[in-house]
Parts: sequence; structure tokens; C-alpha cells
Amino acid sequence: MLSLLVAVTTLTVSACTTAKAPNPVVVQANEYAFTAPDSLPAGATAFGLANGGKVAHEVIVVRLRPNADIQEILRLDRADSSWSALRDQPSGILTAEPGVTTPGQLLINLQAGERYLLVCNFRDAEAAPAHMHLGMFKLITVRESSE
Ligand SMILES: [Cu+2]
Repeated sequence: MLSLLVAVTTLTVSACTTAKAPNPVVVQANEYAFTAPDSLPAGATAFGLANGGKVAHEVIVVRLRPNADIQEILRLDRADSSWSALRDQPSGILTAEPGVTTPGQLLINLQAGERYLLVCNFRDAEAAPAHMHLGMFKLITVRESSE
């Protein structure tokens, strides 16, 4: 009986030590920019959004195709053209009212060597430009995991 207890205890400890918690990254938003690291390690990453601004913001996280150029993306988007050929499906979206940090997080398994773009498409008025075109975009390069 004692040996069985020891075996169960060992298994439990082993399961706990092999599961790695996601790397928490809180993206800061204001008018009109994101503050976030230029690069992040590969692996499970839990994105949050903290809105320090005076209007609502969102962050869309999208992985770019290898040759995607940010200026080309901005040009196409400004022309109301699709730039879906330059990216994958968005990994997800967080939104935050002014002064709010999202209680939930967006969990993304970042891939080494890839680039992810953060964008905000909110507008302050129907005829106003999307925040992306006022500077709310940020490119993040993923480096090898430090392990
Ligand atoms: Cu915004």
C-alpha cells in the first residue's frame, strides 16, 4: 500500500513540473499606439490588453506570412483592399474600454521565427481612420524559446 502511495505521489509531482505556465504579456494601448515587446520567446503566451487611453481599443493578433511587409499591409488596408494573402486567420481579439485591463487573456502558441502583428481597427467616428492608420500597430518577432 505504501509503495502505491509513493508511485501516485511521484506521478502527481512529475505532471506538475512538466506543465509550463503560459508567458503572460500585457499589451498596453493608448491613443494611438501599442506598447509591447519587440520580440517574445516561442511557446504558450497569454496576451492581455490594458487600455490606458480615453477611447475603446482592441488588439487583434495575427501571424504574418514570411514576406509580408507592414507598409504594404497599411497601403492595402487604407485602400480598403484585403491583405488576407499576407497573413493567417487572426489568432484572436481582445477589446478593452478606457481604463480597463481585460480580465480574460488570449492564449497563443507563438512559433519561433514567425512574426505576429498587433492591430486595432476601431474608429472614433464612422468617417475617421481606423486606429491602425493612426499608429496602432505593432510587429512582434518570435525568437527561439529560452529553454
Ligand atoms: Cu484603438
